[in-house]
Amino acid sequence: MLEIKSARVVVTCPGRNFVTLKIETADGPTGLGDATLNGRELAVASYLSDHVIPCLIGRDAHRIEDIWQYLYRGAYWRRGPVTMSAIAAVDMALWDIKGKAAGLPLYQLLGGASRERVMVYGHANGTTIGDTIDRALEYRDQGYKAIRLQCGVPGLPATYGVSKDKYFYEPADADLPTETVWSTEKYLRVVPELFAAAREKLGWDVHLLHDVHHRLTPIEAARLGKDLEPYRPFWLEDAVPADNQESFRLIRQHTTTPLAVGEVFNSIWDAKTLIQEQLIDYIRATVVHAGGITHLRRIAAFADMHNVRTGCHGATDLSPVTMAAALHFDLSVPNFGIQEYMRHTDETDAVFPHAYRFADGAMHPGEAPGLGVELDEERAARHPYKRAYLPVNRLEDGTMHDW
Ligand code: GCO
Ligand code: MG
Repeated sequence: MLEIKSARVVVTCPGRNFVTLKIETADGPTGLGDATLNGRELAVASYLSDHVIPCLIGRDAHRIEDIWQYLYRGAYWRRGPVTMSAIAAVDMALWDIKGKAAGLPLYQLLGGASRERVMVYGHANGTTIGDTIDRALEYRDQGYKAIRLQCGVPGLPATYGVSKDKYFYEPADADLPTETVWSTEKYLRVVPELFAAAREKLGWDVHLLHDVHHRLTPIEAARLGKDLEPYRPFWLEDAVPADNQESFRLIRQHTTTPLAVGEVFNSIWDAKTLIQEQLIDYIRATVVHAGGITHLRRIAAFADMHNVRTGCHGATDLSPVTMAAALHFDLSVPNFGIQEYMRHTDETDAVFPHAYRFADGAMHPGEAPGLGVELDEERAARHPYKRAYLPVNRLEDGTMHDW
């Protein structure tokens, strides 16, 4: 028995907001869990402090599965990003504790390493096709084997995925949502041109990826998938919103471009049809928003039975605690595909010192016991919460659209 003595939530904003759960055991190790839900941070902080933490005190930290079931089934109100991020934070912290108690890095408890390193993809973006390719060349020189390409859309003032800063991308940029403008027609013209230019300049020895960010209809996505086929993308991400999983049947009927989806999923039920019918190739669910390591492993096992590989979300709004958890998971699962890697700023890394590292286009979680991430609470306290929203998106005639 490793008794949970106390738990608390730390909210900090070293350049962007992060919510972290810290669980302390009586005479044992402490554990960290990420609970960050971009733009809705305080809802999860409250869910944890007001509703979850009181139920944790006195429980055995070793009983990870039982506590997961207790919080999932016991709430009666199931699923949803707030609930599942809160459960994820508890789950991560408990795995961290178990690893530290065993003196082993988490991946060893998950069955050990299934590979030497975890391939990651970097983000090349620019206002023009030329700028995007220049950035991609820099990533290739830094050793990246896989690069996501996003470029500005001629005729639109700003586009998802194109940052103001060269290496850091932070879409939650204002204390009320920024309004952006969208045209599917303009977008569908530029992406195939981007990929044609990329293959010409970068050659064929690098994986190229693209994120549609849930903005197309199935038939539009099918068109884009077909147009990109000659350039052999690694994946086309979030081509349509997956609220209706059956949408992917239509896309699948038309194109052999590999499909990835699921960064907003929080449960295996969000992906059941997609996986079972082999409508996708990569599942993007990740530790923090999909119920922690315990639930993500269940999703991965189900996906493995259907030839679907993992491609965990890894944007900057997922804290270094999630990044570490994802890397332990990635190193251990048999059906790993790729891991997204968007560097955190130095300020963030200073608040969350960590054992994971990048080299030659790949990452490794390191050998520190547990997750291998610390929280410098003194530094964290110097960066108070700052309200920040993701943008919203409208068509040129003012109609609300998906951002
Ligand atoms: C990605 C994502 C992010 C999201 C962000 C929202 O593929 O990395 O689409 O850029 O927009 O995580 O909070
Ligand atoms: Mg995405």
